[in-house]
Amino acid sequence: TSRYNAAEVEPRWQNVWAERDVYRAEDESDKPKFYALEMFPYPSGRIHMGHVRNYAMGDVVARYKKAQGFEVLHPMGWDAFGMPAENAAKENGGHPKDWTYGNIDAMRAPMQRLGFALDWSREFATCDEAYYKQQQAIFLKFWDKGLVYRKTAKVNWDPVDNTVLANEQVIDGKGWRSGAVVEQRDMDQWFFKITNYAEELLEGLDTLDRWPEKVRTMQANWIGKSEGLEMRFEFCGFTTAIERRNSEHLVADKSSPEILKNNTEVLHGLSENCFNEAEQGIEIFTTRPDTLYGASFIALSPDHPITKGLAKTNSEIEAFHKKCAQIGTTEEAIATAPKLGFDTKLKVKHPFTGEPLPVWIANFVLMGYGTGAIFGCPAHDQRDLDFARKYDLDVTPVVLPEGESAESYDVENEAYTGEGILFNSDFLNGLAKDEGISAAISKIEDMGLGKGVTNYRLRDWGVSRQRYWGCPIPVIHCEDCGVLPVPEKDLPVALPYDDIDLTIPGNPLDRHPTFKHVDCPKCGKAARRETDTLDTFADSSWYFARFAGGNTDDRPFDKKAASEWLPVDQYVGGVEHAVLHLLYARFFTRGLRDCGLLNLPSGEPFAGLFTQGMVTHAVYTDENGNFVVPADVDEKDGKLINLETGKPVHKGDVIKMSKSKKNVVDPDDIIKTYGADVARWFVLSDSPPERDVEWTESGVVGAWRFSKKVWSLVAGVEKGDPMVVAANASGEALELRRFAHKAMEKITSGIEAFRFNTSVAQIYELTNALSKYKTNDDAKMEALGILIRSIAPFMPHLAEECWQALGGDELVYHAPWPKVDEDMLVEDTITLPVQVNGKRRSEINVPADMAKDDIEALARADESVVRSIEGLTIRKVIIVPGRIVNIVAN
Ligand code: ANZ
Ligand code: ZN
Repeated sequence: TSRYNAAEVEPRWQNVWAERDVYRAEDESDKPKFYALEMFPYPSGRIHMGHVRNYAMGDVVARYKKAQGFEVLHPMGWDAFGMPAENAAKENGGHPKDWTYGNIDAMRAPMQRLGFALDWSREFATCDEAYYKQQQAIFLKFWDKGLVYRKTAKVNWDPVDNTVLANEQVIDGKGWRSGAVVEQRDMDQWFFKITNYAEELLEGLDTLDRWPEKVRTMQANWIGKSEGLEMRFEFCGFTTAIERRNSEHLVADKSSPEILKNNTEVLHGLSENCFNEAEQGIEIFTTRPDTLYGASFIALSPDHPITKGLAKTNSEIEAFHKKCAQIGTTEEAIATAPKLGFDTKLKVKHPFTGEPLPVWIANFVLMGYGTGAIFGCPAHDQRDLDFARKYDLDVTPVVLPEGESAESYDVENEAYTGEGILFNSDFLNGLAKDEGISAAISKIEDMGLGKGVTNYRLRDWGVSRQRYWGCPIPVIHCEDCGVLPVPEKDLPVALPYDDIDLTIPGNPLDRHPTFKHVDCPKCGKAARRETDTLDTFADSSWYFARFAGGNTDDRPFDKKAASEWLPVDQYVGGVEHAVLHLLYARFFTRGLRDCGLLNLPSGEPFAGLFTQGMVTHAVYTDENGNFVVPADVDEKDGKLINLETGKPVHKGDVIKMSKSKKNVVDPDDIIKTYGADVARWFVLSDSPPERDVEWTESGVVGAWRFSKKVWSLVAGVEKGDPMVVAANASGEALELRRFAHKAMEKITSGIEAFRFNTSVAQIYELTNALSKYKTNDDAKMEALGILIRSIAPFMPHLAEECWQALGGDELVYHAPWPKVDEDMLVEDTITLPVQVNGKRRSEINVPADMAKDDIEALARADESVVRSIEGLTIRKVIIVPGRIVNIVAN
């Protein structure tokens, strides 16, 4: 038999596929549609094993669905805007555009060498003018629809990269790329109004039953719905106006004359605007109004308007504010920072008791959430408790855990946040938590001090970036006419290529000699073009619709085609995108729907989602602690050495492949040595797809041997019809048929359930069974036909070569998925134990569906049974079908 030579076979089939254009998806097909998609790659310059695993999984699904009779869309493109291109240009002096397109070209070839069933006719990069032109059109449509707005906002400013960072890009208070300490700045920013859809985005999660539970939970937490109460705490001495309106609920102010005097002095020292606001009291948001009787202080955010007003005349507050600003704006940073507080000496009145409560400024209160002010209940909130212990404030428990007694219950250093019965709480006493919440809300509403509200943690999406390599925001600022959209006929606002100097800090578009200068589209006077570009997450929020709806130039995508393909039936990608990318895409599809661009009533872009594990590898180091690439490591006399230097090498942890640890294996090297099929097979075979898979040389060699074994099986038989059904098989041939169909059933259910490793295990079994079967008959041909078709989604080149060798007509890609013969799944014979008077005397082999009478006759005729009932008379024969035969004789 001839040797299998992947290096020759693989490109040959790739050419056939390309020439026949077999992977092109037809919009107009009558077949049911299936859209398979993997998160498109960032063109960093090279393909890594993570890509191979990600795309191999999507490819299994795409090929399998095709064989099942679906019209499959499986496209590929490039998520091409972003900082790395600018950084590379800065370091190497090139141009971000050249770098990006160069990388795309460098990556397309190895990607094609992997033999994925991709419709390359739909390829694009998000940095293509044609693409971002349509993104600008979408931006303007969203603006018309009220989904885009501009406001001043506090931003994380990276003073080294000179750019605004998203919260996620701030790690431990430092910029993720520059490592510089992040500052806070106020800037005019563009926002997408994702909060319009907060409730819908949350409710939609319940319909996504083919998404991992953990991803849905993460999204739900990010949206962070909470029901609570917004209410005012009035300053002592400043309550009359309100009390007159609600005199029946008047609660007497129990504060002292000193308090009233101080409140009056401080508040009257505020500027007029600020005083007018403060006079209304402090508006807080709480999810636990049941704990109001446990309130021991009020805390304002350092950025609260009242704090700011106070800071104008009080330099200590000003200094305190500065100190808080150094922590950064991320919630995580704020949550983990030590509690800092400042006592304003102002006092507000408790709404139920009339007792004065101190007003503090506290660093753990965020301005961006709720109202930027809280009441602190230390006994039942850990942050409040930490704060109270530090500043010696009262701790009054009001929720009694089950089994505790009201007299002895106390809270030390751990707040009690669980369920319980309210006590120390006057009219709320005896109520459970939820009853208490409702009762407190009703009371506050009656008093005219507030109302029940729903709050979402979700913030609007700030999309302004002061960077060059992104989609320009299509807006013009005119001194007379204000902020105007760029007229549609003038789109795209193209990125200038020349005069881009990235070695100077700041936004290159802002200092570009011509980009900014534009005439006002309304009055014609000199105006200023917006120089912010869009967050690159916008680019990846609708690319799947563009793939589906074609490369149209007059609209973002063809509505009919996109609406028919969407939602994506199976999306595959990294769990690192569980929150932002997926949430932004879910927002975009809703916006596109509501702008009439897409017919997608559910608004959900991805019906099925799978998040795959990573590819890991051991880290190798030499004696000096330098990392050594695996390709340079060899084993000699049982010891690891560096091939280059001959020196010993130490094997360390097995971790995610990463350039910095040099524990990477280049897919292209593997393709050259073993072939693409082997690389694909290996990343799918060893672990469940959601887990990490460890790349090992021995594992790859095993996969390679397996591919050879399959080929030798096929090469040993004469050409025939691999679609044959050996209907009349008997004996060993029938056994083989049964084995093949049983394996097939498990292979199929493995693919359906995204458990490719179990499918692989079954393919191994079937291969073993086939190599033991020496007769070249129809049963063997049928089993081989099944084997090759089930291998095809995993190792498509080998499968094509084998299919041809077996005599299959057309490509295996066009062959239908093997149909399981249900008859082959039933066990044909079963073994029944036979007891005589409760003692096991024999066993009989019978067809599984044999009638009771026939079984009885067989049992009675059995030699050992006959011997053991000699001289006795059979009184009764009890048959438990499928289990046992019992003979009673005496
Ligand atoms: C009083 C209280 C008592 C609270 C108690 C909790 C427990 P979620 O569920 O995440 O919405 N809070 C409100 N606004 C805040 C802000 N801007 N910065 C920091 N904390 C804020 O959280 C709502 C709770 O977080 C609110 O309920 C408030 O503290 C706090 F036993 O009010 B609570
Ligand atoms: Zn104008």
